[in-house]
Amino acid sequence: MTNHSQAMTAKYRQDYQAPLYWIDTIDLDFQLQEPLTQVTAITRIRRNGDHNEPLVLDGEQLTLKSIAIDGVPCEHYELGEGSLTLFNLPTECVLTIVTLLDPAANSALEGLYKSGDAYCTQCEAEGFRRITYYLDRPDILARYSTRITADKAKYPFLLSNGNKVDSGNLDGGRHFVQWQDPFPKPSYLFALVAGDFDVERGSYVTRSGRKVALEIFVDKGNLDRAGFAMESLINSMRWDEQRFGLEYDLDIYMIVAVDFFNMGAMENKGLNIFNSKFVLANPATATDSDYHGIERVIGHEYFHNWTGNRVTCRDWFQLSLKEGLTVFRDQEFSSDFGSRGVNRINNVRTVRGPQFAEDAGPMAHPIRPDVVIEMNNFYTLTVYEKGSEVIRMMHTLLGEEHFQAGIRLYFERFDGQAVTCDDFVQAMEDASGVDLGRFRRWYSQSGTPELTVTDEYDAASDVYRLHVRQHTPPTQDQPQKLALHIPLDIELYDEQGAVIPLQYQGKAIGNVLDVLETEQTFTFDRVPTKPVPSLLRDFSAPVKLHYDYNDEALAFLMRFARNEFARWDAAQMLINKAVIDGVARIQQGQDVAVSATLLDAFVAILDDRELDPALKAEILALPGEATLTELFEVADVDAIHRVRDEIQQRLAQAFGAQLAAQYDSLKLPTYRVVHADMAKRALKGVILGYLAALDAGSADLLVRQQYAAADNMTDTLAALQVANSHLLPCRAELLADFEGKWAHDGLVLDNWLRLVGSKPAADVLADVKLAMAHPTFSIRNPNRLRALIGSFAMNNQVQFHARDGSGYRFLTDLMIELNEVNPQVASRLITPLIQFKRLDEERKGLIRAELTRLASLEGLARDLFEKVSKALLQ
Ligand code: B3K
Ligand code: ZN
Repeated sequence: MTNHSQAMTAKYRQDYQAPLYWIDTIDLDFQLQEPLTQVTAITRIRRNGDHNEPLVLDGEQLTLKSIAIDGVPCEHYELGEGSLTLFNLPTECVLTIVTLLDPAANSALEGLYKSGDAYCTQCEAEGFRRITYYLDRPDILARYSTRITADKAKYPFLLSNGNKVDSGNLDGGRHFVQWQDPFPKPSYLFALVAGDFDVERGSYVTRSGRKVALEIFVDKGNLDRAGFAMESLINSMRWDEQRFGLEYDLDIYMIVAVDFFNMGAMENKGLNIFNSKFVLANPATATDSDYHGIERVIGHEYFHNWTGNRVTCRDWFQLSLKEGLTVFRDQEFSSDFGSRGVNRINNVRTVRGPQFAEDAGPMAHPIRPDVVIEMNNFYTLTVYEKGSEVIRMMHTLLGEEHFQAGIRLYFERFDGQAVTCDDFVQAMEDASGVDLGRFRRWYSQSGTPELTVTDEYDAASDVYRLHVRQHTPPTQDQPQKLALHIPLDIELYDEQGAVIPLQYQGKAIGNVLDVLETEQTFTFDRVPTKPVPSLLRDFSAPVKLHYDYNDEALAFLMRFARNEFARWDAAQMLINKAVIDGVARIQQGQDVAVSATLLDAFVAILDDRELDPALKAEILALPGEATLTELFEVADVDAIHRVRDEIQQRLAQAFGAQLAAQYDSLKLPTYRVVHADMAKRALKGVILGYLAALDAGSADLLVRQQYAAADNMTDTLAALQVANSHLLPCRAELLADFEGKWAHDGLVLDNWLRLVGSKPAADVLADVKLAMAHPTFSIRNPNRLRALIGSFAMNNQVQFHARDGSGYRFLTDLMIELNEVNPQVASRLITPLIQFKRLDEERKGLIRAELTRLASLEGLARDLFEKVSKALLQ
């Protein structure tokens, strides 16, 4: 396929038109056999309205065997690039299409493909068209029945959506299973799996008494790693009933874990397919953060059953309708189960780091994009994470009760339909009576708004004023910006740290201020002393806040703010200030200076016996280098790295003997996956890092001891990470030991690959190339690639941006190879090469040269074409 034949044309949201035909039912028959699978699709087609337009079906990478209309073979069709056109159809007819597929050759992992020995599918966004010719768009809702036939010994389990309605043995050692999904659904939710698995079984009785069979399918031998996923599924089902009043609707819920998967997981109706990374866990193989990830993703896919499946998207521009909302729901689930503060902190890290970087880069787009070349490129942090922030802001503006009323109205109106983001907001507005007129701009405007706050205090009248100015800088996709409705959550404190009630002329004012205009002033009276304001509490809007805090005020907020998030946030601002100052000093040839105020404030956090260790760990963990680059117009990656190291060392010195004492006190007798213990392990890991910054010699011994004594993967990896990031003498030995133990377990080995990729030393690229030759590494496996290449390109700033351009050249070469193998994964890994706005001119030049080389590649896939061409416009 050449550059020109793969349609590079953009699609626009405003061009949406209702389909010319409807499809009411589809009966699929899969003959799974080597080498080619035969698919027969029998659909009932109905013309929509009165017209003579042909039916244009989508289809890619298919071999067409036959077409019949109402049983009569059809010869008058046109096969185009990606389409099949049928003319002169009757008002209603039955269409039978037979196609042949080659799943084993499908390394793009879209459509029907093989993951190891099993067959599986991935149809979102537009993968169903790689299975049969179809109206592959989410507003076509059809009833599916699926019959699968395969060799019984090799593929004892044959799975699809809905309920199993028939099965039986056939000649030649083959068997079949017939599935029927009672819920009309879009093609992207279709799924099929065939293979041999171990099955973890459970059950759940819904609030109204429906008994649901729960089945988790894992590779043979992995049953001891499926228990936590089952527990998380049951917790998700119960939580959705309790918090959202939503109940499961089929008699069976299946999850299949596969090793080859482009994303985290997929919410296919009744048959979720998961990246095994988000299913498999036991203490020996999984870290605490792996457990958190499983809980989150199991929840996320389960919650899609209502927000996504029962009510789906009219077109792909509306993706955030289901994704933003479902991310919000999974975040609430994790927060209700674990620490709300810590969850908020981690979600905000993602928005402020990578999402803000996306806004500032060539792929900037609103949460509801207006123009798309390759839909897979829009499963972004903006659509997901910022989309969730937009839902959260509505939750803040409406309150839980009205928000839930809005959700109820949304389902009352739209159950069983494919709808738009506007439909959702309208339901929220109608149910609550809250005016969301200006708020809707969050859906159409891209970029990161900036809030600049100044204040004045009049001691004579006890009046305090906050002046708020909002401004959204232009983005590559959108030069003009409008004022938004920004909920600004604040609190005021007096010198003792007591809360000053918000009021004006005898009326209480709520904590959430409605910022609506470009400039606005908020006035408070009866403010007895000049207050310290806590601003943007809980990150009440996805914006950058500018307020001229001095170090003392931030130290004060770290101590007195009533909200866990605000304490962490004050600590971040204090560090950010020190980094900005430190980089300037280094650039002027001076030493980094860290204020006593900062050091004291952090010592107080370490010493605080009341503070939840999980929050302590979050406060003490310094922001990552990539996030810090967001603080600068032109980011000096080498200086940022040096300053961050320096700050860590100064802090370590200030902590002194406290570190070792606390490290010892955090040791736990046995491993349990409970939040209190996870919190202690997290803090212990952070402290070990400071101990290494304080004295590499004695830390080397500690790290070796922790590694040797660990009875769980969290402690093991914490030791390895410290050895790696501080290049301790034990590094090579421990990494080799780990690799030796886990060489055959891809998921666990990914940890090793991440360590290799993030080694902070000039020879890292040689190590990366060596690791690519490891027998367990495969360029066809997205997890391996993300672990090794992702950590090098995104988590090793200094080395990836090496001045000789070697990092850029390496990644570009890999993109050229991956363009053939798996363009979707390539398109995710290319991010650090397209977000170069904040680099110096010399590095920009090197990157542009590599991107130009990539752009001229014969047969460049749509995914990469879209990003590379936009990046070169910068
Ligand atoms: N909906 C899927 C993502 C599909 C990705 C397509 N490239 C997973 C999720 O968000 O739940
Ligand atoms: Zn999702």
